[in-house]
Amino acid sequence: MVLLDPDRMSIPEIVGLARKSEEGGADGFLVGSSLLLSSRFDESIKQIRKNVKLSVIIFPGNANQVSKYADAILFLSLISGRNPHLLIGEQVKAAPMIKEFGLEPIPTGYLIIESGKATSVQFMSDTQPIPKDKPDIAKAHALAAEYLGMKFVFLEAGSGADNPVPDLVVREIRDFISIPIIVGGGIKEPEVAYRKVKCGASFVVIGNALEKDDSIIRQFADAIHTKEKPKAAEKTIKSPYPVNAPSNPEESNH
Ligand code: 1GP
Repeated sequence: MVLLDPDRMSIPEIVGLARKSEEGGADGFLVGSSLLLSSRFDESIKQIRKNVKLSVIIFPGNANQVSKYADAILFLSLISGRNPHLLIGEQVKAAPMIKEFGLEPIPTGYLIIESGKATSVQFMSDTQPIPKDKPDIAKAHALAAEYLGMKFVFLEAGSGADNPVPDLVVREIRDFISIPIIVGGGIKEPEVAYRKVKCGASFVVIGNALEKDDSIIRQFADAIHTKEKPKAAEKTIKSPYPVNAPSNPEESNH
């Protein structure tokens, strides 16, 4: 999934990236921002929708990010935090609008995982991320999301994060819950995306890396659409990429 942030791109740029992503093998689009400064949100979604066939799903930072032009919306609850506004407050504000617009709500448990320096989503949500070396805490949160009836768990390192969600965290959650996992934040290379899928991610979200270089969309798509199925207890990942070792030394302890 390609993250399109209306704050970081003009409408022609966002439409251009959406078209290239579709041609390059993307599966869909997430549109949103943890802090929306521009007034282009609605028009951006309208234009993306007009120019691509893939689904356009809102990835909202708050209840103001609802648009009738989208196909669906991640109905997020930030369950790794204890900020009542993001656990239930914004959802109550957004729900009637979602109904009125006929958007499909996708109930999703949103977990922020520590990733190096503070990210926008951490700051704006006023919450503590789950420590990256405490997979048990992440597992308990993910299971709670499943038991609350959520359809997905989104493991978020934060846009532009120094480090993505560690492989170990993805794998341990995969082995512990039954609902699909979305992983995003700080995934800069196709081989890193490949590893997240091998560890059990059903969807990988890429934003910054494609804004910087849209010529690697196909490589990301090929890496993510690996035919090999992740094995539940797999401990070694045989990567088809030349660099087999984790590119991030912080991830090398698993
Ligand atoms: C952020 O997961 C997304 O919410 C994407 O992050 O921009 O770092 O790829 P990046």
